[in-house]
Amino acid sequence: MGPSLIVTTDLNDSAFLRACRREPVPYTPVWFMRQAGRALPEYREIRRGVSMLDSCMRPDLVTEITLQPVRRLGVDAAILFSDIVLPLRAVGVGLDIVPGVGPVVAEPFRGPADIDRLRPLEPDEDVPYVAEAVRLLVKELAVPLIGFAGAPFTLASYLVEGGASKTHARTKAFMYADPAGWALLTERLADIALASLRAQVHAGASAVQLFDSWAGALSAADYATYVLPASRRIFAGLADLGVPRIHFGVGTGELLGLMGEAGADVVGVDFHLPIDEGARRVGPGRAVQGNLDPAACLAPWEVVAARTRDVLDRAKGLEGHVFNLGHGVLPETDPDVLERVVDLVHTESARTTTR
Ligand code: 1CP
Repeated sequence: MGPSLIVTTDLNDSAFLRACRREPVPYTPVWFMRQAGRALPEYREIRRGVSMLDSCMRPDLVTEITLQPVRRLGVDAAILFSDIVLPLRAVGVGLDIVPGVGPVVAEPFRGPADIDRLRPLEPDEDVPYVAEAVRLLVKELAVPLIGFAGAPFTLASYLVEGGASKTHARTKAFMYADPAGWALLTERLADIALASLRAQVHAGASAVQLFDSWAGALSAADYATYVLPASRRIFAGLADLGVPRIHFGVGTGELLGLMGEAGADVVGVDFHLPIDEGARRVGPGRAVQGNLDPAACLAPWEVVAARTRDVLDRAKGLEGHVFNLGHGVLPETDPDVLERVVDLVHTESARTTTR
């Protein structure tokens, strides 16, 4: 019987949670960032005529979309279908998610006066549909559910830039020009993320991931000064819940040690570094997650397989490894390739992993 056929009834003993805790695993667990939505035709079908934000507010749709990749791909964890900007909208920030573009903020934050536009998140009143979806999901799922939130720097970037940015220049200018205002802004964003994550765990999520997707725009010194305190506040505020805390960003090769120090149990390594070098930079006492280049999934299968094996080989000696992509699934990815990657990770690692 192949490892993908093993049904784990006690989720706490699942390969994913064991790897996060750096315990021995029967095979390397795998899931994909942005596995919900994006590449699946059944996702495009169910989303037809429903806006992104509206779909996130419907527990029936959230449940179905979250389950789709678990059914089709055989991954070892589910990630809640939602978006990092949803809590910002829920506390009253005017924003939309524009198809093919991403989040667009109607009136971007330009100075200290704007910080008061962020009130605390009250999950029960502001986002009741999130906890409801999580409760529905944990009844259906045979694998752990990962809850998530956007980290303060990445959320601040959307608020200040008004949308996607290549340089994050306005955000950095805000940060350098007004360190006290910036500290207040990131503290409020930290508290919103923390409230959102705690509510997801209370409703049944087994792990959480903090996405600081754009933190790689910062030097290590600036990260330590301007970002680490707020992200640390989130991880510290989750400690009593006892669930694995994953921390991920893109282009963060110089920041991996600090991202671990922020209080993560698992640090995501993007595709810029080999996973063993990423783990060396993260340091002992934390698991790593990653890091097949999502673009590799568009190449012929032999290339995908060789690169998947390379990640597994490099990760062999590591204390805890969760296989993933080095960033999110690209929309043009063939779902069959993702399914084959899952099978390959399971079968290859089952031959060599210690039990
Ligand atoms: O697996 C999943 O897809 C789960 C749901 C999920 C997650 C975890 C979505 C749905 N978004 C996210 C997180 C998210 N959203 C991040 C962090 C992860 C990452 O780095 O990829 C970021 C930066 C966002 C912001 C965002 N939302 C973007 C990126 C824009 C940019 O600045 O480049 C985009 C395109 C969105 C919209 C969005 N979110 C999710 C989906 C399926 C979509 C597309 C919806 C649509 O176009 O209708």
